Amino acid sequence: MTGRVLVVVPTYNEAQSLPGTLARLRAAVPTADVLVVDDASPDGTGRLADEIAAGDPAVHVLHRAGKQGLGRAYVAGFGWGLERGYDVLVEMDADGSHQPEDLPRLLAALDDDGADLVIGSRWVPGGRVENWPWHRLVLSRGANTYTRLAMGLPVRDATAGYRAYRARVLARVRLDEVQSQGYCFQVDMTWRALRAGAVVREVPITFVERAAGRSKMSNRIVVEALVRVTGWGVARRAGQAAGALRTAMAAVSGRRPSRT
Ligand SMILES: Nc1nc2c(ncn2[C@@H]2O[C@H](COP(=O)(O)OP(=O)(O)OP(=O)(O)O)[C@@H](O)[C@H]2O)c(=O)[nH]1
Ligand SMILES: [Mg+2]
Repeated sequence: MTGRVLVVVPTYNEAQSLPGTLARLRAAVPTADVLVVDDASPDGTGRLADEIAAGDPAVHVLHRAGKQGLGRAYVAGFGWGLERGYDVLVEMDADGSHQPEDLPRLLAALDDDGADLVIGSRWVPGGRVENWPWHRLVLSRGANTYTRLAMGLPVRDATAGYRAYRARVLARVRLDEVQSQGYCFQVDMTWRALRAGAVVREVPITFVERAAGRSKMSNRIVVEALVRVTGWGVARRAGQAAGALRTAMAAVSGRRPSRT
């Protein structure tokens, strides 16, 4: 049983996209509650969300004082949901890139595959991206290949932002320690979930480039991801090298390797 589901939708200047996304979401999975996490969008998205929430008890809004990044918005939204006892927490963009109609398949994979984290993946067979220029495709594929090689993550689309977590996994992750902001937040959370013992599954989705509003993707977000993933990869390799060295030393001295 999937249990109570909360879909967390972070927004910054999504007034054009949010109403359509919420209407589709409520139709696709009527039993799921929704939490819009708005960072005081100058275009009035927060006010719009309040109006929608006033007419629909399943929709909630968390207002934050200013733009603090996607990662902080999700951490706040997850905290809100965990406090209220939701069993599943979903990440979904407001901009129409994540099709609400795909959500039943993500939720079903939590049950059918016994997964703790289901990622809506562009880069597994059946996954697709619509209307992306070639440089975005290259960036996303390159970032995922690099991440997989550097960090050894057994995931094809670690930067994907359409996902469903079982609350028990998020409860085991120290969310207050997560500093990552953009794409890197998704990689960071994948890694933390795996370390917390999560079973991770990917299901194919069609990702559609936003039709309205502006992307918050920036060079800064790409550089953040590159720097952090490289750092994690180096730390992992250093840990492997130290382990290998300990084993070799122990073999030379005829002792069993210590685990410190
Ligand atoms: N609350 C909050 N939401 C944000 C922030 N930055 C981005 N978002 C939202 O997070 C979702 C994803 O952001 P996008 O701008 O679409 O970024 P992206 O999906 O990485 O980039 P594109 O693929 O170009 O659309 C959207 O719903 C944004 O409104 C932020 O600082 N605070
Ligand atoms: Mg987007």
